[in-house]
Amino acid sequence: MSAEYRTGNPGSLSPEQVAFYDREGYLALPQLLDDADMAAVIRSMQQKVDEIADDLYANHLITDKLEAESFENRLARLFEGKTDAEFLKYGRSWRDRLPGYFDLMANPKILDAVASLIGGEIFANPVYNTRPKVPKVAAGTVPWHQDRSYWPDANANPVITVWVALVDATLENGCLHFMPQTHRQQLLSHHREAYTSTKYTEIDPEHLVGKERAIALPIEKGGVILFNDRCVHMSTPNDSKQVRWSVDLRYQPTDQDPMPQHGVGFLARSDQYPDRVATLEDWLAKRPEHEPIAQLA
Ligand SMILES: O=C(O)CCC(=O)C(=O)O
Repeated sequence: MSAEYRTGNPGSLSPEQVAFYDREGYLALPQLLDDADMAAVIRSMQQKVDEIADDLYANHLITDKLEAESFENRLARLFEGKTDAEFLKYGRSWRDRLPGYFDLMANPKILDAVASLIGGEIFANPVYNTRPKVPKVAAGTVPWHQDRSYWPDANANPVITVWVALVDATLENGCLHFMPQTHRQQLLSHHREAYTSTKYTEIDPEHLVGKERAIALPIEKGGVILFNDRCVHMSTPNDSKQVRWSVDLRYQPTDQDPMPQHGVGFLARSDQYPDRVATLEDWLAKRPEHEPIAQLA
């Protein structure tokens, strides 16, 4: 790992932060992003909420689209009294190809932090999710799992998740919880959970023995949590009245499996080939020449 460590960028991690990440499997970066960094992605989410409100209205499930409501409140109010199935119709997490997502995935503060862990050739993995954790909707609760359980056959290592809080993530609204140091294990046996309709992966019960050592990681809006795809984590239900908005992005070195079965990722940063780094237009068009350099060789 130290051979890949990149310093010298404005947002480079300190050696202590890299050591913490390597040891614990996760790292919190409070206040990494400011309102300007998050404005475009929030706009894209609001666009999606507009579309959902239009659909609910067209299907006579609401009589008011609540256009004046805030980002934190509107989706919660639109789904007040609705069933899990009515929410899950729109997906438990969203992966739309909207400009705001690219803006966030290409954010230099995020890429500087990731470069500290994997070096300056960075591929943005196709797996990214917007998580509107809506109060009282089952899809909000995510069971204990390793992200790697979603791509058990992929030859990609390391894959780093960058989880971004777009509102304060608290104990009440369902922040992330981690089992520290579990990233040192291989992929644990797991199954698709069957008590909600979400089909989230969940580690088998015998792996929950270390659960007492788990830590909760509340973080304020703009904070980011990096974690290894073998680090066991979960999130609790949203018991507040507002939406816990977050987005989870993933990055890996460019010479790894680009996981095309999950979608089309893009070359997010390249110290060696900066002219090949994807633009918004490349990403929107899913241009393959901006996939990892290894694919071009
Ligand atoms: O946002 C959440 O509640 C869960 C996120 C998660 O499990 C992930 O990003 O892997």
